[in-house]
Amino acid sequence: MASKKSAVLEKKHPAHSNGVMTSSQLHNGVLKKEQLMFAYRTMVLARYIDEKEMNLLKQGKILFHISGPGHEAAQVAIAMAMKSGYDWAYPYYRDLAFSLAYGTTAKDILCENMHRIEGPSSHGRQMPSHYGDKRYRIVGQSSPTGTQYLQAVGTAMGSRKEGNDEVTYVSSGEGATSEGEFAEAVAWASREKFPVIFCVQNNKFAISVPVKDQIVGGSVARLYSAYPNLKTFEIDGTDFLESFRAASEAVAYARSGNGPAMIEAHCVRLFPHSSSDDPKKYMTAKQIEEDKAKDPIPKFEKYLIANGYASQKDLDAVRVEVKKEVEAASDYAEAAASPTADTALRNVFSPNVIVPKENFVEPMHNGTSIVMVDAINHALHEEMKRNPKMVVYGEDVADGKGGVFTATKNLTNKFGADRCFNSPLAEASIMGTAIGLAVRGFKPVVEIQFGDYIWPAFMQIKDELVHMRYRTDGDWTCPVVIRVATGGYIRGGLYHSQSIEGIFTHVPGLWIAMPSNAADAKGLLKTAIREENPVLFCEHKGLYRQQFAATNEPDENYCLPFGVAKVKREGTDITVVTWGFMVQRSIEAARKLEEKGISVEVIDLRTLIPWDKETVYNSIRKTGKVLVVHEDTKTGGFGAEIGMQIAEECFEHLDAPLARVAALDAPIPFAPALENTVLPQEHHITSALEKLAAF
Ligand SMILES: Cc1ncc(C[n+]2csc(CCOP(=O)(O)OP(=O)(O)O)c2C)c(N)n1
Ligand SMILES: [Mg+2]
Repeated sequence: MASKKSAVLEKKHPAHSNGVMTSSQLHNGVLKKEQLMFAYRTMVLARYIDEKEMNLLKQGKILFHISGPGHEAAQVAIAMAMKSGYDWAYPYYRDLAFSLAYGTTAKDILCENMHRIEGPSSHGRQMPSHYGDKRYRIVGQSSPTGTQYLQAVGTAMGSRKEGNDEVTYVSSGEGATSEGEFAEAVAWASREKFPVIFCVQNNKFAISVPVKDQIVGGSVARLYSAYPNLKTFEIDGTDFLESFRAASEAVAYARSGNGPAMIEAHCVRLFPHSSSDDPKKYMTAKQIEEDKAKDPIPKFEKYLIANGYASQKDLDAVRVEVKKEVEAASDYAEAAASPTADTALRNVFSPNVIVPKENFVEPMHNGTSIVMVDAINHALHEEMKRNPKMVVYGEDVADGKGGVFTATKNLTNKFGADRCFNSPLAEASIMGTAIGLAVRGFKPVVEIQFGDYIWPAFMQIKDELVHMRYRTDGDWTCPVVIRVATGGYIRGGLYHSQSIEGIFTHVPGLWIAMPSNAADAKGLLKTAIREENPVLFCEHKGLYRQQFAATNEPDENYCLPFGVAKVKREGTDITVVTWGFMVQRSIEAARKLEEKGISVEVIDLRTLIPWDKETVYNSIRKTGKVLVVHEDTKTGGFGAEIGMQIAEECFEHLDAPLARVAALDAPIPFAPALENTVLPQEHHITSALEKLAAF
């Protein structure tokens, strides 16, 4: 990789580095001159970087800017109360001063914000001010306001599981606390006493929306003050000493296992929201002036001088030195290399494939007959045994119930409640915490009870789970497996019948499997768990106990690679490409056609991302005709994609138009006559095949 990324923590926390303070003195709220001057220097450094970047923006050398002035005191205080490189951090886009105090340098920041390879957060992948730094356990950040909170809870859950005393910092503005995920995160962390430091930097505006339109009573900490186990602090975040006292207490509280802490730091936003904003549109001149008077830096200077820690001359000298540092960092970043076009696709997926398809030979399975849901259960048992970092959770998955379909039965009994446990009834929570666990090396295999209810987790999947590797160019990864019960034909109506795979095939970075039988389900799930990519594992609940989907059980070493389709039935006249529940229906239809002298080849794709083009194209080269059959709705379904790719790459072998059978473009209704109309039936496949045969 053409970057100068350094994987290890190279130096001690700067606040500890002069040898004057012991870390216990530093962390019990007492500060001496060196620490105070470190705090001052870092605040000034952050301010100068912001000012410099505003100039670079005007020169077109930086493409966007979002600033931190007015927030520096609280951020530096909290970073100094934590242990950089040991504790974890999920900072938000104003946390420049936090990141600097935690270890990231001016050079790093300017490289990142000029989209250079050396930028430690994203190496040129992300807009400026999305902080991250593997060396210090700052997890590379995204842009949605609020998604970081549940991830931080997951990371803190990991500290608990590992039995150490790390804490996890996570922050946002006050506006972002209106996102439901914030409430979910506080609820889970408080319930389980996870060591999270929730830091809400309340600058009274969310872009232009004033706090009164956001929060009843105007204070987040006050709203949450009744939460059991949660210690809340409402402080003047422009006052460094007040901030440090609160931060030290909050960190000590969380570190000792009492529960999470919430610090609401009242700050001022001295610059516009971002380079695309003009506060004069929504703030009066008086308001702007009042905020300026609360600037944390002059306030801290007054304290330092009044208490004899520094003279004005000393502070001026710091400013001169810091300015030089920022100029040098800027020159350095300008000269540093930007990513080249050839790396644009790197780290969409992992470069490693653990179970390769090359040379794979499918064995005969000799175990006793097993239904699909039990095969899935056995795969989970075997992989839990193999990988002590694997955890299973979701709604109702713990024993006694063991899952509403029993896929997780006996996992809690066998591996303990620490490794198989119930989540709250909150899908975003399941996904967000799984990401936070996975970035630190756990292997979460989570269950979403019904595909119809995966949507609260969609933001976490689309913007977080599959972006983590890409947006940090591989520094951080979160290979979570999402098991999800999908599909219809069970009289489940609109909300227990949905096929969801089509939508998710449109999400780059996610592997998708949809097995049609027990052996494939077991082999694919074991592979999914061992691979390095996030996987959506769609389990058709209509197949869970079907006899036609039962097979001999594969042994515990069997892993089925992704991207290997199965020719379920050989034929010479027409190719059917299908997956999931439609495999059996297509086989039945093919049998009917055989009676009429038409030979149909049926291919079960088994995985949709990646899908096995080679097997499909080889079949089309033989038959010249193809029918794609899927249960998902027609418009924008994955059949459209397969058809288009066949047209692009295999057109000269086609002797008939591309054809498909899919659900009608409608929700799936309950009454049998309605459901039978909307979902594809065997006779739809038969008539489509007859039409193709006659062409
Ligand atoms: C989910 C989501 N919705 C909207 C946005 C656009 N957006 C970015 S910052 C922001 C305001 C955030 O305000 P606040 O949380 O108070 O933080 P502040 O910027 O004031 O520090 C908005 C609406 C976004 N990034 N993500
Ligand atoms: Mg705000």
